[in-house]
Amino acid sequence: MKDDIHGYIAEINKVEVKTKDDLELFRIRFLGKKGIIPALFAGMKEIEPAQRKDTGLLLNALKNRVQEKIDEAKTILDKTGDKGVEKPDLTMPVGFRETGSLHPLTIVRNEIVRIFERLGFSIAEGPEIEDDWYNFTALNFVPEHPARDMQDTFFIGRDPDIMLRTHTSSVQIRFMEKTKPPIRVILPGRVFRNEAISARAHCIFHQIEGLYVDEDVSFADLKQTLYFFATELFGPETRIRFRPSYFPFTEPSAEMDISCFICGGKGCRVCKNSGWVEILGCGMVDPNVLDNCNIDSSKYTGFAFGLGIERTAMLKYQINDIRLFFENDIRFLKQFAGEY
Ligand code: 2NL
Repeated sequence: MKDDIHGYIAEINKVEVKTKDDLELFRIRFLGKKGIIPALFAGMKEIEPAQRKDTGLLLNALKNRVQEKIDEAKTILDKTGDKGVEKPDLTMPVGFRETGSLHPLTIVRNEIVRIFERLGFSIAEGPEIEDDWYNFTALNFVPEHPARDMQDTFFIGRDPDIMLRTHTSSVQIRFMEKTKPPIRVILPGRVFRNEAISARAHCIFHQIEGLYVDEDVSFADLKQTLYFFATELFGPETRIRFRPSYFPFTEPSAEMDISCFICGGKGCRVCKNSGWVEILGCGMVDPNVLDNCNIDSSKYTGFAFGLGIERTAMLKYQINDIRLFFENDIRFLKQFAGEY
């Protein structure tokens, strides 16, 4: 009988009671009226007296083990229901979570900001809703300038004095009003123009402008600063050229091209076979603008520039439709994962 009892104990240690049905079957098998334990107790009569004490102790141990097993399984099943005592499979793969990525506009903005930070520029931001002074008048726009038209500018309500800024230059005016030269600052931000949306144009887009004001700042300083910028962003082989242009707030004004970073200047689709791509507008800050900010234009000069972040990102990544930046299609965005 002792061997039988040892056998049952071994069995109990191995068997898994996974469901309430399993538990009931287990209970009946051992403790039921015709179960193993009552049968073993009944069999005690036949055990020789010399063996009876040991066998009885062992049989009681078996009975306790059975009860213990039942209590154990019951506690777990009460908590988990019929999902039972199944252990988690630690070899299963964990749930896969996609990591996010920076938006391509953020990547390009950060890259540009970092280049100018290394030259000692600081960053400033300002409000998206502006009044006429900061968005136009202080920037030397004449009262009848076409940009002031409803066709180009989003006004807020009926008030012709309040509008969504059309460029980040308004932030430069705010900066110059409260900071005296030397000024080295770059200004990234979202701007708004009342334009029809197409592959090339959007009514919301992003700009970075830069401003450098001090004594004796010259066009040569502008050229060397922007040359450094172009080689940092597009590679050391990059050449630059300037074409005359016009902005109300700079005099003289220019547009800067870079040698095509795809074909190196030989001519390709990106540069439309010209070998050059336009990258930014710039110029020497008009003395009127300095005076409007109470900076003495007989003592100080400055240069400024502005570039569109969408345009730059489209060139850099060869994206042919500006609307992709605003649709948040995950198939577009995930191509920039891993960039910073
Ligand atoms: C462009 C051209 C430009 C500026 C922005 C500026 C600001 C102040 C004074 C003078 Cl407060 N200039 N900004 C100057 C030249 C060009 O942007 O094509 N942007 C997308």
